[in-house]
Amino acid sequence: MDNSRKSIDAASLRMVEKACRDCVETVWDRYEAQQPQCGFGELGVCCRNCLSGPCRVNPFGEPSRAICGATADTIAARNLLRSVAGGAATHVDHAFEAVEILEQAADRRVPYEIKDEAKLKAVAERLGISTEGTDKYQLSKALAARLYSDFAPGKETMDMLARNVPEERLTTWRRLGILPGSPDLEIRRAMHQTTMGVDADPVNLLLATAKMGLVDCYSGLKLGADVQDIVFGTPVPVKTEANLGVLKQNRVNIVVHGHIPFLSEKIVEWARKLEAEAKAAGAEGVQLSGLCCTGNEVLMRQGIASAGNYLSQELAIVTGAVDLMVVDVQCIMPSLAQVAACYHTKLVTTHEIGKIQGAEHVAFRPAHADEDAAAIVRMGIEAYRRRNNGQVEIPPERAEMWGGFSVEAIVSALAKLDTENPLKPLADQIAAGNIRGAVGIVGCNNPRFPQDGVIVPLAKELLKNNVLIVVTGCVAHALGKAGMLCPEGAEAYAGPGLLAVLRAIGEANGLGGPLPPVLHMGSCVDNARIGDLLGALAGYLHVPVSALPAAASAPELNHEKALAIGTWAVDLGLLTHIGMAPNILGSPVCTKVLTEDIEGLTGGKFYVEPDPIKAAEGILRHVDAKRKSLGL
Ligand code: NFS
Ligand code: SF4
Repeated sequence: MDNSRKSIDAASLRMVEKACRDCVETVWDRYEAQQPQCGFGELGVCCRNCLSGPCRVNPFGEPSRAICGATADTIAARNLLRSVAGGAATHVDHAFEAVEILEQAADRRVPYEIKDEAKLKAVAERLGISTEGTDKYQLSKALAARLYSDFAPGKETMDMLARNVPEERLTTWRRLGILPGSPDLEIRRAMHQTTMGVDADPVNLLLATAKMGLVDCYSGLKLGADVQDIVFGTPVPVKTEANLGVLKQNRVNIVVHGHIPFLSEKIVEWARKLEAEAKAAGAEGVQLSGLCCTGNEVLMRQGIASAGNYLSQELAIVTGAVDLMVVDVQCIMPSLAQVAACYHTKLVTTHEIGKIQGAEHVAFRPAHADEDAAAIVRMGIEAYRRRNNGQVEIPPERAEMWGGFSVEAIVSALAKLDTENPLKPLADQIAAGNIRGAVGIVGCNNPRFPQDGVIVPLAKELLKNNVLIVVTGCVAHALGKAGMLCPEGAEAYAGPGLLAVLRAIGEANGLGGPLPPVLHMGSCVDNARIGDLLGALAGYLHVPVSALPAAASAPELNHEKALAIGTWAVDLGLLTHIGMAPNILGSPVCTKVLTEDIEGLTGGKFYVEPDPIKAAEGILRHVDAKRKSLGL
């Protein structure tokens, strides 16, 4: 495969070449070895849900039915529901762990604080919990109990959903029959529904998929993000750096990778506390950096530098400078063990459901979080002593990158322009056309696309056309590396209307320059923040979310989580651009429902376009149509 098809990131390309010199196999080698990928799988028309199978039906001819009689429509719809349920399960499990930590922190059984009392009160009040006369521990305990009750049977829907969404959405979802009960029930039911001989109605399966999108957000993203803010603090703007150039030759390099901040926050703490031990080992200190969404979590709250996104994970180790990489769950390539074995790098797994052959497992126990984190950092210091500096080549590329734009932070920046009505300046600038629209660009890298190769040109095209961009996940790293998450990025990429607005906000906030044109709102669970922002804006304007000149985009989607989040975005009423179709194109019913018919039901739909410039045009057409309907 030609290197230009691997990445557009210069640092990545240097390391791709080094990997080749060092005889290290990477994701692109394995991608190539998989070609051609199975056409039946790509179209979503293969099934091995029972032992009569595997079956594969021919969407263009015979056999048109599987052994049990299932059609392409049924098989593709079942597969999609399973994928979205898989994605939702990750977020729900993550959020559930967060609630457990909140409860244990309230009982002082784990060494975590309850840092953000204001957020605690706000979340509790929204759920109708009285905050009078309680201290933060009592209130956290009451909140945890209420959050657990969302997992119990017997409710029409979860409180986190019912009390956090605009009334209009609630009505729409109720009418469609897609209000989820408890998340555990819905995930169980989806598994049941998709087994052999249960649901053979593709539309019914697609409605269950739409329901699973709501499970994903309100028992996963929103729940996780809110609880993490309570425990670790709600992010405020912070300046840091992105790309492999953040690794340091003379320091112990520890990279945190995965998703759940309970581990990574403690690693941050102990990396700082054990500086002296690193110095005793001959290093200048400990350099911590992050990958993927755990990278985003510690970037948002601690200003920890980003080493890169999904397709950079192997390349970070290829630098030869990573002494220890510590991971928990999700988006962690099993190949890291092979890559680490080519260098001195120690790979440490920490979660009971996320072990990797060839890695060392250190079970991370929240009750002993300090002990465990200290032990892991010490393993990194030990590994540094074994580093072979002859193998080290750190790419010079690194870019200034800002993060920390929670909804609270954005509102407080806008409040400098209008204290009474912070959303008014935003709404006014949208009405005046200086901000043509807003797009949330989120999600992954995928080796089908050059790394960042769809994300970056799409963002440039939208900024040029005065579209304000918010980002999360691996897209945040991509645009950070490309220099779009800093004030200079505004001067370089924003259209004149948008630039004027960013300058005014920057000036009112004493930033000494414009606000970055792309606001980093966090990890993938923080997509809930984008929903909150849109909900607030829609509420201010008294219109449904689907009426806003806004869209979502996951240009290089990869994980099942991205499908779950995308489904929620469509539920919310957003045009949701994706750079490739999920594996459903063998089903005419699934394709039509998801890209056309669903718009009549939720206001949102999927829009598939791999070309970034054409995608920008499609998104702008949508934004302009919404403006027109609003009379703008
Ligand atoms: Ni989101 Fe995070 Fe990245 Fe995609 Fe994976 S890190 S939760 S799934 S690949 S954005
Ligand atoms: Fe084949 Fe039906 Fe069994 Fe799937 S459930 S493997 S389509 S027989």
